[in-house]
Order: sequence, then C-alpha cells, then structure tokens
Amino acid sequence: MAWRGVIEEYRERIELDAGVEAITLLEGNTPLIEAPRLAATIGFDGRIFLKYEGLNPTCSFKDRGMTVALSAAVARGAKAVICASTGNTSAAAAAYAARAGIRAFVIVPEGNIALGKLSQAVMHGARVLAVRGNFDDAFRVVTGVAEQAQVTVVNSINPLRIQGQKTAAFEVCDVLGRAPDYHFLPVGNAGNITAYWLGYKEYEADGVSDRLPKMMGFQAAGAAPIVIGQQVDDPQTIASAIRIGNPVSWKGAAAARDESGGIIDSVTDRQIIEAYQQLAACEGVFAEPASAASIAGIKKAVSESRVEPGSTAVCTLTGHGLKDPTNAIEVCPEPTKIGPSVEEALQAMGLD
Ligand code: AN7
Repeated sequence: MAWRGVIEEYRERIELDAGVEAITLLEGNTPLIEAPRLAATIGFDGRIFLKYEGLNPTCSFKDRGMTVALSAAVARGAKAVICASTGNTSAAAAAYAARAGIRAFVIVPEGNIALGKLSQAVMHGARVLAVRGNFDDAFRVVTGVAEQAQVTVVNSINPLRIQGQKTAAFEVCDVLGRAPDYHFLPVGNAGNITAYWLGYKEYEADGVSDRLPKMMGFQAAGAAPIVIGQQVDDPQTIASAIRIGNPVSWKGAAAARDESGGIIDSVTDRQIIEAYQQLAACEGVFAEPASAASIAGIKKAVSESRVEPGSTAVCTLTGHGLKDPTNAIEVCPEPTKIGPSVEEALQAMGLD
C-alpha cells in the first residue's frame, strides 16, 4: 500500500483527537541508508545508518511535526499559524499552512537563515518577518504576539510537534527490527532529541523494540548551552539551523541524555564542516551543515572510545544539503574554467 504520511501510518500512536483530518504532504518514510565507507573512514568497527530526513517534502525533519500541528490547528478552527525559526521550521510551517489554506507568519533572524529555507517560506506564501536579533529574540517576539493575536504557535513548545517527530524513531525500529544501540543527532532547540527518545521509549514499552538506544546529541561549540549548563547570549556557528542560545526543549534533551545513559556534547565549526564534506564526498549523501553535527559527533565519540565496537548507530541527517547552497559553494574549490576544447578538458582533468 502507498505511504499515507505519518499521521495515517501511526495514528494510534499519535496523541491527536480522533477523527482529525490529516493535512499532509506524505512526509516520513525517509530512507535509512547504511554508510560503510563513512564507518571505515572514521575507524568505527560497527554499522552506521543515516536517517536521511532531507528527503521529506520540504527537505527537513520538521515536516513530521508540522503535519500534526497544522492538522490539529485547522480542526480547532485556526486561521493562522506563527513560528520563530532558524529556517526549516518556517519552511515547513509555510508549506503546511499553504496546504491547509490558512495563513503563516514566520519570524526569522535577519541575515542568518540559509537561502533555500527563505526561498521556501516566501514561495509558499508565508509572511516573513526578519527580526534584528537571533533565534531566541525571534522566539520571544512570537510568544508575545501569540498572547495578543489569534495565531497558533507551531514551534516545538507545541507538544503536537513532538508527537509527529517521534515517528522517525518508529521508522528506524520498523526497518532495523529494533532500536539501534546509539542514536546521534544535532541539537538546537532540542525538540528532536526529545521526540526520538519519546518514540523509542514507546516502542520499547510496547515490546516492539527489545532495547533503548543511548541518545547522543551534539550542539555547535559556539551555541552549546546544554553542554555548558547555561544560556548563551550570543550564539555563533556556521550551522545557522542550530544557532540557538536558549533551547525551548532543554529539559527534554537533558532527560533523554540522562535516562538513556547518553551524552550531549559539542563539536566545533571546523569539525562540522569537515564532516559535512566527508559525508557528501564519501557516501553521496548531501546534508546541511547542522545535520553534519551528528556525523562530527560520531567521529568525536568514536575517537574518544565512547562507542562500543560491533554496535549499531543511527545518525539523523535533519535537513537536505541544498537548503544551504552558500556554505557548500564556499567550502569547496571553484569549478576550473576552460574553453570549449577537448584538449583543455583533458588537461584540466589531470588524468595522465
Ligand atoms: C537542519 O527551524 O530550530 O534540536 O527553527 O533545522 O529539534 O531544534 C531548526 C532546527 C537540526 C535542531 N538540524 O533540531 C528551526 C530550528 C536542522 C534544523 C536542528 C534544526 P532541534
């Protein structure tokens, strides 16, 4: 049977009022790709699988939560949704609001959202407000606006977002037949690590998986409030998606770490960029810089002997590489310019 989107596929496991009509773009069912070359490159004697969330309809994992949040909002008669976003949430909110025929307002940090994400928000007809400030400032504006206007907040303080996002953990188990031993993922607002942990716990409690993974979250070193244990006032990282100083789901992330016996650690921008290029070049999988924090994370954890040899690890690649063409072009060598001549081409190819 054709895939019906995460609500219909997992409706009995999602806390959504019975009979709510699903507003869907058929999100979910993303591939779990084994990455043996990457495992060999980083010296990991075990199996790595990539949960490639960049293949969702708006090219990030945010679609899973947005289908649930928008479906519930519309069922309750909402005419508009609002979110603060480093880009991907706004792209998903804009698309699902368009699908539902309601308005979307998105507040993004001016100058700090990747081009692909901004193009999605505007193309889907959202009203985009660029705030002079960072994500945390934008989020404060959203909560303030929501107190005074008839708009539904679809940031991950909305618990329905977490309900949708946990389906990614179900999919991983449905493919592997059980939970992995380790689950690596980037951490920004910390909604996703909270959601995966919830999903894994539910499958384990129901006997669908015989184990729980250790949750291995990674923040960017310049935006690592959970790692240092305090809010960061001026978060900085090349991975704009996770440039967040005061995560909305901080408590959920800490609980996932502590209950699972995992870690929340940081990786530098240099490590993120190296992993970003390595993943694309050695496995043919293109993910945006924030997503590469999970790859930088497993490299770091393996190098520190924090991962058992012979174990199975899943790394979530949260967003597609095409979301952020600017960074890709910047970190790679420029194309070699040649005239329309076979000789020049051969010479430039450097094969002889
Ligand atoms: C590609 O869009 O917060 O820890 O406003 O876009 O669940 O926040 C994006 C977050 C990782 C972090 N990877 O996930 C937003 C936003 C990508 C992301 C994260 C985000 P959370």
